[in-house]
Amino acid sequence: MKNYKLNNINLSAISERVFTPQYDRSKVTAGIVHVGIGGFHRAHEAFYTDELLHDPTVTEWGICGIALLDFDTKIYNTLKDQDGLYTLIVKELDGTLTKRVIGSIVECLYAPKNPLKVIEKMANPEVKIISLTITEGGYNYDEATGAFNFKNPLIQQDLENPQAPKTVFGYLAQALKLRKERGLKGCTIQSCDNIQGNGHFAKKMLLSYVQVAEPELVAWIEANVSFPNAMVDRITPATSPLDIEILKETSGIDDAWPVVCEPFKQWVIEDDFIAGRPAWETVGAQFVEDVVPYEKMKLSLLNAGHSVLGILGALYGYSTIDEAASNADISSFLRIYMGNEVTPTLGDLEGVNLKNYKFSLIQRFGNTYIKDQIDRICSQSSAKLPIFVLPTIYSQLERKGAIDHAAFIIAAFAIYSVGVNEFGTQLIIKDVMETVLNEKAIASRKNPEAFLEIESIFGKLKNDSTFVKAYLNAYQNIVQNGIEKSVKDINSNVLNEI
Ligand code: CS2
Repeated sequence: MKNYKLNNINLSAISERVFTPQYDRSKVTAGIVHVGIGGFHRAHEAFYTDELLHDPTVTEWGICGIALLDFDTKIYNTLKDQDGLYTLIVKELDGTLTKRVIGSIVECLYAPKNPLKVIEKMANPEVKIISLTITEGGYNYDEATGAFNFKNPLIQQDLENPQAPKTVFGYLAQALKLRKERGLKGCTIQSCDNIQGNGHFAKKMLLSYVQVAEPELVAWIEANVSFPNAMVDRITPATSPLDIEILKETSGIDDAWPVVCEPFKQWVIEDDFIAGRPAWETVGAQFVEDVVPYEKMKLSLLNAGHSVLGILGALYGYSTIDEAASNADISSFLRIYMGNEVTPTLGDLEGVNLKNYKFSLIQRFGNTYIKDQIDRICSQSSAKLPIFVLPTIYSQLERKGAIDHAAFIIAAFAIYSVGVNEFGTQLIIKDVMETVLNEKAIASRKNPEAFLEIESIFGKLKNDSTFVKAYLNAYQNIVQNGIEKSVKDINSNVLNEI
């Protein structure tokens, strides 16, 4: 089979083999600027938008992707080289691959080289939405103080050099300032990250920054920019070299960075778009008045479930999520955690069948074709656990509910952070707090409470005697009896009920 490099010129030849955009991309303008063009955005918002662009009346909702960091150089070069095109490979539950070329990213900009161009683009009146996938850590929040972290040197540099920002906050502040100065309309800033109340949180963080950087802009933002909350969902593992090879072999498409994902997708959004929005509801997104319950459910069941499988899985020596999910003891642990500790904190979720949701998660985690990497799931856990697991702990402590499994997760994370499991396998810790995590994890061997002293992750949790007792029990149990026996122990005598 002849191989075609993925780009505009080869698109019609490629369309003989896989589904390609059936719309004229040259007519599509960018009404959306998106910061963070990693796998998740390309499997989710860009996919929904590609579906939508198949409606011939829709031409104003293309995406301009922004590569914000030096780290994004590779994806920028790839997309530029491929005219913004990439292949989305859905790994179905029966192992078949559904491939499709996505065309919704019609422009790409590289911020480190040309920051002013990015600021101008964000201020362009054609742009109605600036959406973000900047990861949980990208919001620059300090769990210890509950405030925006002005100590971050990049934030300091943005305050000193507003015309050459490095952080998303520096860019947004300057772009909104231009809109205000030019008498233009505001826009929507749409967070697509896994954070409870992500829109409101983005607003709070941005306003904290603007209060210091451009104080006279605060009132204008309050009046002219909206920040809808949203729940986003689609499991998107890192693309492996094998995925690239298989695409080439099975379809003759030479794509330097395809995206692989699961078949499931969900997007629940608050309908609060001050400058208008695409009709994403026509392609499967749900617009609701209050997204908070959906977010809470997803973060504390799916994302926390991932962390459970990731951290325990690493201690057992597994490397993919489905391996951990197929271990009977880890699976019981997860069911008990979801059923006994998370579910009581969720209250009544109108219109959602929680039991079905939890069953579907077990199925999704077990998809053996996804091969989601435990390394990916455990990466940046210092930013994830405060969002995915700690709210469950606080809520259960308040209502005097069970916390043993949650405390076990934190103890397992302390042991994981040593960087090697009990079988001698090195664990790859990818975390901005790696050094502190490792230091405290090692100190915890003598005094396990040392780990809880990391205030920027655990806040004041170390002062709660009920939690500390459960944590110490779990820690000692793992150290003395090994991970496998301690997981069996903690599960014993508890109903395995989701
Ligand atoms: C994962 C998420 O990063 C993580 O730890 O839980 O990336 C998860 O796969 C997505 O949120 C799924 O929607």
